[in-house]
Amino acid sequence: SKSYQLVVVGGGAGGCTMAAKFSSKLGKGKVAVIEPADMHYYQPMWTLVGGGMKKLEDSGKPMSKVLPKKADWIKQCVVSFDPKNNKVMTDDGQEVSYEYLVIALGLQLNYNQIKGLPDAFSTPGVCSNYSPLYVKNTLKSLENFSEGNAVFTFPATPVKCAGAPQKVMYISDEYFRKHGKRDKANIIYNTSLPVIFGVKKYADALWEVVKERNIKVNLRQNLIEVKPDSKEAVFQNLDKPEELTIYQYEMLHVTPPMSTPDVLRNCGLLVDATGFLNVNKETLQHTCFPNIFGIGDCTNVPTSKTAAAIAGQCGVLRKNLSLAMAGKLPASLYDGYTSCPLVTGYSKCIMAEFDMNGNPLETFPINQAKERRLMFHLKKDMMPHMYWIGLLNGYWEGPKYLRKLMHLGLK
Ligand code: FAD
Ligand code: UQ1
Repeated sequence: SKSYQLVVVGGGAGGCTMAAKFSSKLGKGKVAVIEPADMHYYQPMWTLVGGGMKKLEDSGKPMSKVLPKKADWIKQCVVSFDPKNNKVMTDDGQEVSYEYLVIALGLQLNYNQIKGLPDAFSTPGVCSNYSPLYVKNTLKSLENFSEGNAVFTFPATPVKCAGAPQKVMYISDEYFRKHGKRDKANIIYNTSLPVIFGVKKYADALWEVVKERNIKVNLRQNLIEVKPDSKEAVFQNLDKPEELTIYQYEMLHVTPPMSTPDVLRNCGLLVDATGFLNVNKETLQHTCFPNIFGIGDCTNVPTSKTAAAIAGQCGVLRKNLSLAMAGKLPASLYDGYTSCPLVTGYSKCIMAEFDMNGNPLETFPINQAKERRLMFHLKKDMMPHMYWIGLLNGYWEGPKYLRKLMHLGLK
C-alpha cells in the first residue's frame, strides 16, 4: 500500500489547484491525486457551449496535461474512506495512506431522480448544460425550435453555479429573437426556489430582465417527470405537494438534482445530515478530523458553489494546511466570496459577486448588477485563461486584492 504526506481526492477545480500548490511546495513524491477521469472540464464554459458560442472540445483538456507533474496521479475512484486510520480505498483494491487529506469530490448529477431521465435526452428538445453528455443538445434544441413552450428548470437541491439554470434561458431568448422565432416561443422558468436568485441586489436586476423580455417565472415548481412521447414535463408544487402541473414542451432544459458523490455521502464520519463534507466554514478544516480539509462544491460551506468560490478558498486552505503541517492551528479565514457571471445574452453579463451572507462583494468600483458587455468579455474571453493558467497552477487566489486596490479611496 502507498503512503503520502498529502492525498488529494478529486482532480477537478479544487483538487487540481491544491495539488499544484502543495506538490510545488513539498516536492516530488509527497502528494498524490486520486482521480478516475480522463478529461478535466472547465465546466463554466458549458453555458457558452449550449448557446453555440464555444465548442465542447474547447472546454476540456486531458487530465494528464492538467494535474501537476510533481504529484503522483492515481487514476482510480475512491470507494471508501477510513478517517480513523488515515487511509482511503480505491476501486482496484489499493489502500492509500496519508498524513493530510484534502477532499475535493465536487457534486454528483442525479438525473435518474427525475422519472423518464436520462433516457429522454435522446429525444427532441430535451437538453442540459450541466453534463458534457447532453450540453450539445441545447444548441440543437434552439436550432430545431419552431413553436411552443421553452421550459427551464431549477431542482430542489443545492446546485453548482446557481445562476446557470437561467443563463441558458436568457441566451435562448436572444437566440429566438435573432432567428425570428421569439414570438412563437413561450419562455417559462420553473424553479424550486422561492426566489429568482439568492442575493437581493441581483434578484432585483433579474426580475427586471425577465419582465422586459416577457419570460414567465413560476416559483416553487419542481420537475419530477419527463414524458418524451407526449412532450410533457410534470412539475410538483413544493408548497402543495399534491398539486401537479403538466407543461407541454418544445424545448426543455433540465438542471438536475445534485448531491455529493455516494462515496462521500455514505461516510457518516465525514458528512453532515445533508451529506456534505462537514468543515469549519471559515478555516475549511474538518470539524472532527484536524488532518482533513475540504474545498469546493462537496463541502457544507454555506456559500454558492462555484469555481470563483474555489479561487476564494484556495488561498485560505493553502495557509491553513501549511500551518497544520507545521503543527500549528489554522489562522486564515474564508469570507465566503463567490461569483456568478449571469450571462444574459450573446454580449451581456451581470457580474454577481457576493459573500456567504448574501452581501455583494464586488471587485470593480461600478454597479455590477447592470448588464455589461465588458463583464461578458471577462467571462467569455478572460476567465478560461484565469482558470487553466492561474487557478489550476496554483497562482490565482481570487480577486480580493484587486477589489481592495480598486476600492482604495472609494469606500
Ligand atoms: P469538480 O470540478 O466537479 O471536480 C470534482 C472531481 O472529483 C471530478 O474531477 C471527478 O471526476 C472527481 N471524482 C468524483 N468522484 C470521485 C471518486 N469517487 N474518486 C475520485 N475522484 C472523484 N463556476 C464559476 O465560478 N463561474 C461560472 O460561470 C460557472 N458556471 C458553471 C456552469 C455550469 C453549466 C456548470 C456545470 C458549472 C459552473 N460553475 C461555474 C461551477 C464550477 O464548475 C464548479 O463549482 C467547480 O468545478 C467545482 O470544483 P470542484 O473541484 O468542487 O468539483
Ligand atoms: C473567478 O475567479 C473564477 O475562477 C477562476 C471564475 O471561474 C470561472 C469566475 O467565473 C469568476 C467570475 C471569478 C472572479 C474573478 C473576477 C475578476 C471577477
